[in-house]
Amino acid sequence: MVESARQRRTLWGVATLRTLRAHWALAELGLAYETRPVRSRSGETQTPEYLSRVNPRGKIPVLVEDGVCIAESGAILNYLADRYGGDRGFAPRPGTPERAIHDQWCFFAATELDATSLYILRRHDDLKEIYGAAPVATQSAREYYDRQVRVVAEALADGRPHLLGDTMSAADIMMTSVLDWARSCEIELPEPLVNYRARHRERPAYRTATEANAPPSPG
Ligand SMILES: N[C@@H](CCC(=O)N[C@@H](CS)C(=O)NCC(=O)O)C(=O)O
Repeated sequence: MVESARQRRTLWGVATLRTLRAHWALAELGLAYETRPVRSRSGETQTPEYLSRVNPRGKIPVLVEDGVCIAESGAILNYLADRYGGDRGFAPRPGTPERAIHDQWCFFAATELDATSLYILRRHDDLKEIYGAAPVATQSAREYYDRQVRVVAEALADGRPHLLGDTMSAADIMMTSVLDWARSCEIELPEPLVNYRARHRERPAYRTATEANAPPSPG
């Protein structure tokens, strides 16, 4: 069972916080897979073969299962949760109010905290040689992140261990990754988020995924 699963499940992408999300979900669910250690900005995501066979958008991570290529880290997590989460409740059942709240946190992390805030910082500060410097935009992105992340701190203020309460879900992977990313940009987090982040980083699956996401660099 594990061997056949290994043959048909491949994750493309390592070494970024977005690829970590997919490695972490696979580790939480105990799923066997092969890793293709493709890195961002290495040229490997832009080859004709990658663009035609894996992801025409030229991005990682991509999960390939049963010949289907699934891009977008949030979509990969929700797919894995629905297909393999079972009774464990890695995402609540689709069509329930609980699932709507779960998806709300996933989209919030992916759009407001990742794409609208942290990715602006990354592109127009760290990678300004490629994307151009934009100091006003990056300052405003920092302020926006601070404002938006406060809502997450408020949601955790009742002492719940995870976003949905007692059960860890895919939404916690999305959220922890954007907190990790913020800390790598030296953004201070409110106290409930410091504890929340530490709790999730202590999970064995987080550690397994961190190792899988950091294979030795080629050459
Ligand atoms: N919204 C996408 C973003 C994917 C993305 O931008 N990935 C970056 C690395 S974190 C990438 O593949 N860049 C292409 C490259 O630099 O070659 C997701 O969450 O999966």
